[in-house]
Amino acid sequence: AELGAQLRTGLDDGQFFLVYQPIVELPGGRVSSVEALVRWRHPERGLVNPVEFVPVAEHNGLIVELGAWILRESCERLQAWRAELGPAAPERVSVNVSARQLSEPGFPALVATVLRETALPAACLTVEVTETAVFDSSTALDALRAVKALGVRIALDDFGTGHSSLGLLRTAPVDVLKVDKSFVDDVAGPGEQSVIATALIDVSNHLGLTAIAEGVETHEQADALYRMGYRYVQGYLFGRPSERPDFAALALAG
Ligand code: G
Ligand code: G
Ligand code: MN
Ligand code: NA
Repeated sequence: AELGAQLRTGLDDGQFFLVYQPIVELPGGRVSSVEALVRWRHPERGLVNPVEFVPVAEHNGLIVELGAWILRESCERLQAWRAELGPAAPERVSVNVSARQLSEPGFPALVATVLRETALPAACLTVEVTETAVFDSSTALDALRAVKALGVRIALDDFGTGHSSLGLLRTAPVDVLKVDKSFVDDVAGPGEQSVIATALIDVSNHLGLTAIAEGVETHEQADALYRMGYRYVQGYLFGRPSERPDFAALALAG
């Protein structure tokens, strides 16, 4: 069978699971939140990456059901950590939401229902959307406004790789700017290569947004970002996505 049909079976048979990557605060490396990332343990193919199956699920519409499962699972997971770890638990979980999911009429109601049923405070949830998903879509923007009105944070993911409208940052209901890895890669290099990362932290600060630098892999990058004014970072340097991140060990190592 093709991947699209196998997604259905995968959902029914519980083949999907979530891994969580820490987002840490500088200096010190305290884990502030975690980003939930979906994985598929396929019976024949082994681990399938979301880059392969999320577009297929978007295309055949299964992303709506898969996305609802991801949202609920993430909120339940954070509630469990809060109960188990108390103040050592991350403050928030960040969940990726695709364009199709966001444009589904029931999306804001789904978020409200999941928060109620898991008893997770709205302030503990961030919804990550790409600029492409919200650009030019009044349906998506309305949905984001409704979700934000619940008290949920909205993050613009992979910023700088899509239309990159700075106007969108000013007018869209956005709280967090996730600066794409491509602008972080060269941040410790000479001069001009770090000019975008510098510009984006300045824009974030002026607009009252929280900036998160993505894909930080070296201490040199983390140092350069900190000097620019970045206080939140994410990347392999601080932790790979894992089913059960060790929050305490990470805080000490940072
Ligand atoms: O985790 P990884 O780097 O392999 O993710 C690859 C891509 O899949 C990224 O663009 C990421 O945003 C997307 N992705 C990962 N998890 C989810 C998810 O739960 N929902 C959606 N819509 N996209 C996801
Ligand atoms: O598109 P989005 O930002 O949601 O996807 C995040 C993706 O980036 C995930 O697939 C995650 O595994 C990956 N990722 C996270 N940190 C790093 C990093 O430091 N280096 C690289 N190469 N990929 C990373
Ligand atoms: Mn993301
Ligand atoms: Na991203």
